[in-house]
Amino acid sequence: MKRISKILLALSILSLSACSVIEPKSNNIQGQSLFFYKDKINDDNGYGTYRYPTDKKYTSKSLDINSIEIIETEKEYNFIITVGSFINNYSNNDFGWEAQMFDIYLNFNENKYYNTVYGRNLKIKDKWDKVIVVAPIRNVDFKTKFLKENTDIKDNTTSYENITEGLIYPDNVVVQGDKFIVSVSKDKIDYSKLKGIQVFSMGFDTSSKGTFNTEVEEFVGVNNFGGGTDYNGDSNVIDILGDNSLMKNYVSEEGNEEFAEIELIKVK
Ligand SMILES: [Ca+2]
Ligand SMILES: [Ca+2]
Ligand SMILES: [Ca+2]
Repeated sequence: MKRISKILLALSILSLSACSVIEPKSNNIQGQSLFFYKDKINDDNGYGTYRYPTDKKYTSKSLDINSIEIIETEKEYNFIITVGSFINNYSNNDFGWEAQMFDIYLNFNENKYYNTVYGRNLKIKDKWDKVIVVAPIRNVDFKTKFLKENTDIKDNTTSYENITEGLIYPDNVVVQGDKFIVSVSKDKIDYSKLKGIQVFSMGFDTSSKGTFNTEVEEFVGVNNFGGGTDYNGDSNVIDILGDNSLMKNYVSEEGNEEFAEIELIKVK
C-alpha cells in the first residue's frame, strides 16, 4: 500500500514537472500555408511614442505583432497571429485571453470601405472589403456592439460610411502560447480573390469610447495608453503590419479630427 502511494506520488511529481515547463507550442493545424508575413519586432508603440497602460493585464510586448500566417484546412482559413510575449488571462475567462484585440482587414479587389472599425481612427488608402474582429467577446456582444456602432463612421474629411456588412465574427479563436489562431469558415471569404491584408493590434477595454479598443491619450493611465493626444484624431492602434510611421499623419485637436491613412500589405 505504502509502496503504491509512493509510486503514485512520484508519478504525480513527474507529471507536474512536465506541465510546469511552458514552451511555445507550434500550432497543431495541419494544412497548407498560403501566406506568411513577418512584421518588425518591438514596434508596439504606434508611430513610435505609444506606451502601455499600467494594468498588469497589458503584458509587455503582447501587442507587438511578430508575424501573421494563413493556413488553409478543409473547411476553414486559419489566421495565425504571433505576438511578442505569452498571452495571459488573469481573469481566467472562457476565452483564454483578456487584454488584446485584433482587426484583420482583407481586400478582395472590391474596394468597398475606406474608414476602419469605429474607434480605431485609421483609414486604409487601398480600401478594404472584410474585417475579422478578434476580441474576447461573444457573438451576441459582437452583434449588439459592433454591428450597432459601425453604421456611420467618418473623420472631418470623409463622408459617413456604414461598414457593418464588412464585419466578420470568427468561427473560433484559440490562444496557444504567443499565438492567436483565428478560424473563419470558407463560406465567409474567398482566399483566391485576396489582394491585400492588414492587421491592427489594440488593447481590449469594454469601457472605451470606441468599439472596445483601449484608448490612447497623452499620458499613460491604468487602462489607457500614453504617447498620443487626449482628443480622438490619433489612432488607438498599437501595431500594424509593416512600417507604423504613416500612423503619425493625423490631426487631433478640439473640433478637428483627421485620421491617418495607412496601406495594405500586398498578398498578390
Ligand atoms: Ca511588430
Ligand atoms: Ca486619443
Ligand atoms: Ca508594424
